[in-house]
Amino acid sequence: MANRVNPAAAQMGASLMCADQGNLRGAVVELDQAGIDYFHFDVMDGGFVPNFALSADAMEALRAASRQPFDAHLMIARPARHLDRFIAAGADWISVHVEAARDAHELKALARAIRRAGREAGAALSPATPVSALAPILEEIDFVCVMAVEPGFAGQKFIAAVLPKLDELAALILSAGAPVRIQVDGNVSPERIPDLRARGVSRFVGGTSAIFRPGAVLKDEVAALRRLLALSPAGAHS
Ligand code: S6P
Ligand code: MG
Repeated sequence: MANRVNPAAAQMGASLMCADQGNLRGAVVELDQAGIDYFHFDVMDGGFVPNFALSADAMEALRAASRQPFDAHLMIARPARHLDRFIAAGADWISVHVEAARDAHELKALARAIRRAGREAGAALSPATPVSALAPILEEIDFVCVMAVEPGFAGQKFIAAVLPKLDELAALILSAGAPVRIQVDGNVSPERIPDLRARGVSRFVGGTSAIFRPGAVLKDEVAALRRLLALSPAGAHS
């Protein structure tokens, strides 16, 4: 439970769209052995975002390679149509974009379906979407995926306007007393992690800015990130 006394442990995830797509299994095994906390699957349909990325089939094929949580970040239109595929493929956490739902009622229904399947329900927020969109569904979700880049591509710049949004979200969660974790996705670099942690973030998505940097040795990157997280004090809400 997220509160001031017992902040949620920080978790470092690896964004698999940034791994070698020709050897995803190898990357999962290597990162698992290195102690990564979870695997982030960017699911893109070429419609909700102008790109394609990982599928439920890829997730299913990789499921046996690690026991760590699989985190499905659904950047797709009409997510209700496809939830079951990701649940069956072994997703432990599933986030649905607020912008992909018609309204708060649909978002609630999606979150409830995810929880009924025994998985964690997340709401993902694109940079321009206000935190207030989450107020009606806070009781229905386990985490918020705050995007610090536009959904669709790796390797983008961090959008600084997301920082006050994180503070607003942390305050909203604290005042609601809901055990909702905050995840940040997009240009999460080691330099930025201590500040994000202090603002209440407990789930970090590592992409080309943290784990898959050119020439990087995955296990060294994960070890360095774990040391950094251990040394980064948590904020009031984490
Ligand atoms: C973007 C996607 C993200 C990226 C991540 C990549 O649409 O949701 O999960 O994979 O942002 O990390 P980086 O460090 O290249 O921005
Ligand atoms: Mg993502």
